[in-house]
Amino acid sequence: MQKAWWKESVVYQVYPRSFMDSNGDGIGDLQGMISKLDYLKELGIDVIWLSPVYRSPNDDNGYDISDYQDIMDEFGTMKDWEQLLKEVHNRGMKLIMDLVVNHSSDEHKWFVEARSSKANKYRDYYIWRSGKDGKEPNNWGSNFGGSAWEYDEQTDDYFLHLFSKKQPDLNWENPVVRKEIYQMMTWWLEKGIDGFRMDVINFISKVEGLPDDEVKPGKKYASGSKYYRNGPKIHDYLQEMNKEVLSQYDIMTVGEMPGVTPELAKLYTDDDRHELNMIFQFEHMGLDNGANGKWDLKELHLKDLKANLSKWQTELEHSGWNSLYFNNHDQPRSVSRFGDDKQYHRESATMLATLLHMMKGTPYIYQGEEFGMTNVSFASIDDYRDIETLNFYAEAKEQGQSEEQIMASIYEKSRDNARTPVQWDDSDNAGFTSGEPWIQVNPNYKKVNAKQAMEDPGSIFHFYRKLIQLRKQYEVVVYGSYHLLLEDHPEVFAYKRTLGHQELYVICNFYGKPATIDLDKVSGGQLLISNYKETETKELRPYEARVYLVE
Ligand code: TEU
Ligand code: CA
Repeated sequence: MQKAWWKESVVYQVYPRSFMDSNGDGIGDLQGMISKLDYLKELGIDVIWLSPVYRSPNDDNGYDISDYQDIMDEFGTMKDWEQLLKEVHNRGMKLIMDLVVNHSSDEHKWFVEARSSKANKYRDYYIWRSGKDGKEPNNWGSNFGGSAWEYDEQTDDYFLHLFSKKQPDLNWENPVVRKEIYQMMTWWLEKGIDGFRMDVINFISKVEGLPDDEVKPGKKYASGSKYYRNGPKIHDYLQEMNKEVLSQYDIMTVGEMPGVTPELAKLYTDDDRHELNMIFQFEHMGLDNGANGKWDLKELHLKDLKANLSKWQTELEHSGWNSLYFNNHDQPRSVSRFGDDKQYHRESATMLATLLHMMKGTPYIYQGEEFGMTNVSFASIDDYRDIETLNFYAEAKEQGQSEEQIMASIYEKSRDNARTPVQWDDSDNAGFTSGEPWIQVNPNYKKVNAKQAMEDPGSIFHFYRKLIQLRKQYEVVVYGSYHLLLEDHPEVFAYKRTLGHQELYVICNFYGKPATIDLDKVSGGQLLISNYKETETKELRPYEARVYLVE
């Protein structure tokens, strides 16, 4: 296995709108972020992944970009951004930017031109089709609900949008589009950034003819995803992008890829294929989805999580590289989702962190995760901001679901769970803003906040610091091979990492009741970290996590 700095790094994701507001308008911004860089340094992370800060009408909080080479007014100016990059580098950290090029905003000048006439030279930058029998060109649904097509009166055609109708899909078949994108990427790289996180990058190649998909019973639209995920030209495009742009720089790349298997992941991330360094897979994020998708609630079964994560660990053992995550701006908070955010808040948050950070791959921490931020339950749908959540609410209402049932799904799965402001301290609005926050602060901020966590040596924050340090200290954490232990144990997730003569044993009680295991194997080993203060017991206590080194 080839060594690389991005394999040895820990990445921290900043969702700038919710991170830190410097000027009291209630919206996080670049100066706010700069004021918190020392905090990130203290945590010990290596790389910051910055969610979009480009010019955007914010239909999807910056994932709808109207100018790829400018900064959103609410966040500051290009000068602020340049200062940010400099200050990140001054502290020995790196900065990777979000690259959102499956689609742009409908307010991007390319789309404004494109929709103005069929003859316009930008027309072919997007995916236009005429209607079929007075209806949409095909039966695909958008990922945010409704049809994936929007009718445009002016030119009497439909355009494709796999996300909101303000996010028209770019036409990657057009070589001019690809060239524009590569130029834009190079422009950012020349400014000195350290890589890209690529939004739904495995959606960019669509199957020719855009065929109809099967409509499932009770649904209005088909998924269509088998015709646009991992499409026929995806590897050509990524290899071209690598050759033209990525290979010219010492950077890291991570592709967000819903609907990938380990087989595909190897194709995307094998060093010798020259595509990407790693990807975000989604399989483990779907284990608590019912048959009808994310809003259809189902409990996570530990055996499914073990089987899934172990499969990824093992399959990518010799080729490719894993990204490790339980949280991001699209997912509910893992301590609420897989742990216990009440009685065992600290124990379960640290257990989940141990489980993830000791695996093989590059770990990602999402803002607030490092001190245990939780899901939120706002009283009314009016308190929610996320387009996916609002569209789901409207659709579910229309279908006659009860308010109670709809809100129950939203409380568990809404993306806004991850988007409430970072809770810095116990002052008004959790120290995020002196004004009115764009989305309400989680009311638990008096207890759950960064200040309190930093002051308490036994906190989740200090546990994360220690996990990050262990990665720096022991090569086995980065490069050791993975073996699942106690495969059939119903409550304990345990595995071993091996490198040379070193063995690392990671033992996690996944539930809030005691569990027994045979600890013989680790006797004589050194306890590197544990989330209980008292001495080692025979029994694992609720959500107990331990890591032993055996040499
Ligand atoms: O997410 C892609 C994606 O698959 C999610 O939209 C996912 O379907 C949903 O969040 C599950 O609930 C990326 C970005 O991370 C997301 O924030 C954007 O909204 C989306 O692309 C469109 O750019
Ligand atoms: Ca602000």
